[in-house]
Amino acid sequence: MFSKILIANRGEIALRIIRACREMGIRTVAVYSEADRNSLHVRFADEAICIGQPASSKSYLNIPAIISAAEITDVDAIHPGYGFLAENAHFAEICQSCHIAFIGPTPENIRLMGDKMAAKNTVHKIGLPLVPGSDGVVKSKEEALKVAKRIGYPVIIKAAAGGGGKGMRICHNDIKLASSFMTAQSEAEANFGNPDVYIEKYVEKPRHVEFQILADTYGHVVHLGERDCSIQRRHQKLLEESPSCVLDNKTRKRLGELAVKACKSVNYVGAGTMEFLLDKNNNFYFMEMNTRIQVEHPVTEMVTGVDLVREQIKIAAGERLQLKQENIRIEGAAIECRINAEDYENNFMPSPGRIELLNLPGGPHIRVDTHIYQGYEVPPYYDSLLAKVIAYGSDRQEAIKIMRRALNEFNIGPIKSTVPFHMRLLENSSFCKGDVSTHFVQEMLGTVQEPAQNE
Ligand code: MV4
Repeated sequence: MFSKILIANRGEIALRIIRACREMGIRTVAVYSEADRNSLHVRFADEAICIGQPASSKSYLNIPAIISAAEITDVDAIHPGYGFLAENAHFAEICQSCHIAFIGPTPENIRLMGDKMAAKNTVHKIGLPLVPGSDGVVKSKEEALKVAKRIGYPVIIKAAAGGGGKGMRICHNDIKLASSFMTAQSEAEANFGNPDVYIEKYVEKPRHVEFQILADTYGHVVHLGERDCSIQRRHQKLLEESPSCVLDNKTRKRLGELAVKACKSVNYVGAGTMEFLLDKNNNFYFMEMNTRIQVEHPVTEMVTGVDLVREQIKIAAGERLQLKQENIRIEGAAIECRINAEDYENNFMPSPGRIELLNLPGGPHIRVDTHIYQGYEVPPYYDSLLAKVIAYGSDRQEAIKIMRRALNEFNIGPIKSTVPFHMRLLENSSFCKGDVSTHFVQEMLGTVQEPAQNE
């Protein structure tokens, strides 16, 4: 096992990883930007090194600074968390060449799944269902119109190097498609350095359901059920739950087995998430695979009892998965609310600043993952996630009740947070019935979906 790990991240996920390390008897090194000197991850780690200026590009994305910190502190491994360098194949390769274990999939895994079309082709061969669409890159407007004629409108143009909702365009007719196509190509080139785009039938008001996977270096792969992440706004998830209330055991087993088979076929290693869209008739379509630990991983931990970060570390250290598929049981229901420093009554405007007052919820069946404390100053440079509140109940209705109780205990000021949004959501009758889609938040708020933020 590793004796020392560097955590190349900040905020709640850095703390989450430090906690796993502590329990495993592994020493930790935090890295931090000049804006994060007073962050809890700096205080909780055994050592801490400043890696640069506040801007992410100067610190948490600064590969030479992070590798230098790893060399100086003589760590065995680097955990990238989520975001920043987590899905950077080049960074994973550099770690390898410096004889530092990258706690995540192989560079080949990351590269394959980062190419959204290659990922689709690969999993399709294994039998995963895909939404109708172009067979690979669409090179011209004429070809795009032909594809649309075959699959019918509405269609969606996606960047091959995009993902997570970035670089997508919905078209309802030939005229829109013809006028959007070249723009989509040049946007793809500008945003991702690759002009390749592909076309799919647009699934209207789908649900977003994703499967959690764990794979060791010996080809043993298991799934840990699914999360429903339909409650989102501008491609930022706001609430996630496990299990999804629209999946029966039979479908869960079938899709889970397909997801496992797909991971085996690409020699996948580590934790991963296979994302699906679910249409109104409960048809599943594979969308993409994320090769990192996800923000919403705690809901899976709550219903399975598996510590996903600990498993990631064990896998990277070359240990065999002890988990067997037949021993993984989904029990009860878990819901996570993301508490962001955003003013929901003001179009979710960022609300950074000093936290003067703070009361975090607690009590039975509540988990709070957060790096904030009274007196902490929320810097304006990074994502606005302040805390994740996770409620566990015997079923979804119980989890909802427990979450309402917990959010009532959540007091923060004077900065604004998404707590009031979640309180309103948890009182919404459609939400409580589980009658939601990826358009639910905009419908509830009576707004139109704005284009994805290209972070
Ligand atoms: C789609 C789709 C509908 N049809 N693809 C967004 C994230 C990325 N992983 C895949 N995404 C979508 N792909 C087809 N063929 C709907 C989404 C989607 C979405 C689209 C518009 C506005 C909000 C959305 C939220 C989740 C998923």
